[in-house]
Amino acid sequence: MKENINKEFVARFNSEGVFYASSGRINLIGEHTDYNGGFVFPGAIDKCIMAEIKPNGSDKVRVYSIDIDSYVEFGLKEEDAPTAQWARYIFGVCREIIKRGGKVGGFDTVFAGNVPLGAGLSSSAALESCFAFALNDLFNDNKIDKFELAKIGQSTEHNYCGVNCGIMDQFASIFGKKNCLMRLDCRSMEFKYFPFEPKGYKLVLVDSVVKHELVDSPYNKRRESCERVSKFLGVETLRDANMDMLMSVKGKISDEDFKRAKFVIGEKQRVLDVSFALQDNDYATVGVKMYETHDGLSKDYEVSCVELDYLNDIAKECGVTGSRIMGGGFGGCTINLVKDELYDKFITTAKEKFASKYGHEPKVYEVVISDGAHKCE
Ligand code: GAF
Repeated sequence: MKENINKEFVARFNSEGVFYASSGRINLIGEHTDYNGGFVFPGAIDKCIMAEIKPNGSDKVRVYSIDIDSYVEFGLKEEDAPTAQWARYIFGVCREIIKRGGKVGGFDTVFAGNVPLGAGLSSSAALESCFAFALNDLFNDNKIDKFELAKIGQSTEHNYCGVNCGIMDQFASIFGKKNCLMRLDCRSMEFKYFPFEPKGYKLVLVDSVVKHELVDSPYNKRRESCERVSKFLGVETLRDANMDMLMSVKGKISDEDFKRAKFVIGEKQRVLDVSFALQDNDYATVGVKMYETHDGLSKDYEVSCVELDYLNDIAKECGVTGSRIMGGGFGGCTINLVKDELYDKFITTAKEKFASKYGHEPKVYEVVISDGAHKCE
């Protein structure tokens, strides 16, 4: 990837720049909890966005995406926003740095990536984090702290891409550490690294390669449901609510909002249960919680789809320790905790059964937990 990027950079800009990269992420458990002030348990993976970047002394950004084979130029003022969606991620990062009083000058860049798109592995956060990290290094002497870099990516989603996401993806992409998952408290932003090398198990993603484009921005709608319930309960976020409080308003809020909140409140506890289980190397409990999360995401939060439910059923039938839909939902992949000796059987069965039902095989990615945003040597 690096060689390809460099070849293209030299050909286009007749010089060379500095390389930066940032990763996609997995999340062991804690879904749709980040924007509810709850806990998440992500880690960065060995699939990243990489960019070669060189300041060009002008007030223009010139950017080429190898994967989309598309070139865009834009200025750095609010009115210079590009129309191409992929370029808005980079423009947004520039603007969010500038809005916070940071510096960004014109630069030339070529980038590429190997984070599968639409798989729920956060290719967009990887792109934002790569540029936030790089522009901090190139124009701001690394004075912007890492939490602020993550928030710059998140604000880019909110203000330039129309997704009111939480902080998990950008946090994971910036803070990721080799062989470690991270438990983040999204209210206090305190976090802890958990070494994660489960002996006798593999962590594998099974990608349905399905992306359901649902109208009316369903992700934002889920968030609105949660905010309505919090308001009704008189708490800041659902982090401050419990099942008794929710039961006391049953019938006074819509059934749909009730189900959404029920999932989030249950998920908060599941992340804590998994943290304790991990400290005891109790992967059986981790697995049980993963299946519970899938159930909740499918029936109460309603962000799964038939293809992902089917992959989850196959995992259960094969005796896989834990399996669930991962990420925002509406397509993408399942994350599976599989005993070494079951791995081949599970993958073969999943491919065969899925293909015979849906006409195409799912893609399979073994997960390697890796470092997050960095300057490349
Ligand atoms: C998406 C969002 F970007 C995250 O903030 C998070 O809410 C996730 O969906 C669901 O857990 O990836």
